[in-house]
Amino acid sequence: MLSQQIEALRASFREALAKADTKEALEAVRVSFLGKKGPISDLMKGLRDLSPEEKKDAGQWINALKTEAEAAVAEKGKALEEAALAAAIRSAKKFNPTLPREASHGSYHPITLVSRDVNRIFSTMGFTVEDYVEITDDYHCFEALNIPKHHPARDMQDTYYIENGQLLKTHTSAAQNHIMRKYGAPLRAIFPGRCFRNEAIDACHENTFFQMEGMMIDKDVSISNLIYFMKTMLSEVFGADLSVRLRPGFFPFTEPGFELDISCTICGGKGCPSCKNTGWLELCPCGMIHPNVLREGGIDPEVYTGFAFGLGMTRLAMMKYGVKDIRDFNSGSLKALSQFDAK
Ligand code: FA5
Repeated sequence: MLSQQIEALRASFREALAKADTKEALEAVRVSFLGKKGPISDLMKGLRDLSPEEKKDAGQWINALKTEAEAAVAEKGKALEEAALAAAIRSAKKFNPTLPREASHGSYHPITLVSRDVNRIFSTMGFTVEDYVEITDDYHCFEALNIPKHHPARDMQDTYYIENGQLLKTHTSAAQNHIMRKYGAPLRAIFPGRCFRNEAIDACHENTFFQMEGMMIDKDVSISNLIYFMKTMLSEVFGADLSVRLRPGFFPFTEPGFELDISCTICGGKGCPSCKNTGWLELCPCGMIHPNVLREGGIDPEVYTGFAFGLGMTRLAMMKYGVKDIRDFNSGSLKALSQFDAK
């Protein structure tokens, strides 16, 4: 009898469904009962051999079984999914926001690392580390440094002006007058800081970069002192005894002024593409502080002399870490910056 056959099939379907306790087992039950070659499909195919009256009842029974089986499979599938999710949550590690992060912790910016090195080195030589503003005025950035209005040296340092007449400082030398007025002579100070220039940007020029200014003022300070401190600092930063050389350079706030070159750290002074085959790299302009600048800072140039230097920190970091493009430093790219972890 067809009705008994259907009931038997229903019973065996329910039994198989009850045993299916994984997604895969449930799929196997679905295929074996509801698939094209399964018993329900066979029953459907058998309808064509029945009389029209028998067909009507049989069709309804088979359809009822099929609908019931489909709904039961769907319901069981949902129940299995929910159970799997609950199990995953139960077995997952509990999230504790107070624990330190395991992966991808932050790292210090290379400029910070180099600044710390230079700060430490100069501190051990008796220099204080000073802070100075980023927004200053024309007097501190230029006038107090012997660069009067309309002086051509201003062309090299175009910057961003604020409506109230203030400006973003173009070099750390802008703090020289402030430090001299604050401490008087004798003094030894370094002052790292962010500088800004209206600059055509390329691989070694940025509109925002870091310098480290240094000043030493005392009786009888000479160019020999300048060379000694520069050489010591650079040898410490690079961990090798570097040769330095001075070339004449013009800065209205120094007399005399120099460009300080170091022997190329990449080829050891033999000549390579990084030093344009000269064996030397231009790094740190410096000089003896101009008497006008000392006087403007309230220091008597007849009694005291001093040297000042303006180290390009961004360029120093490039050389120390072998970074070829200055733009990587301000890029905010974690891929580029996270390589310089403090060890
Ligand atoms: C000056 O800024 C002087 N104030 C330095 C100085 C101080 C001379 C004390 C004498 C006595 P200069 O413009 O050359 O000089 O800049 C100094 C260094 O800052 C450069 O050697 C370079 O390393 C860095 N620098 C200058 N402009 C940029 C820039 N646009 N991007 C990145 N680094 C720069």
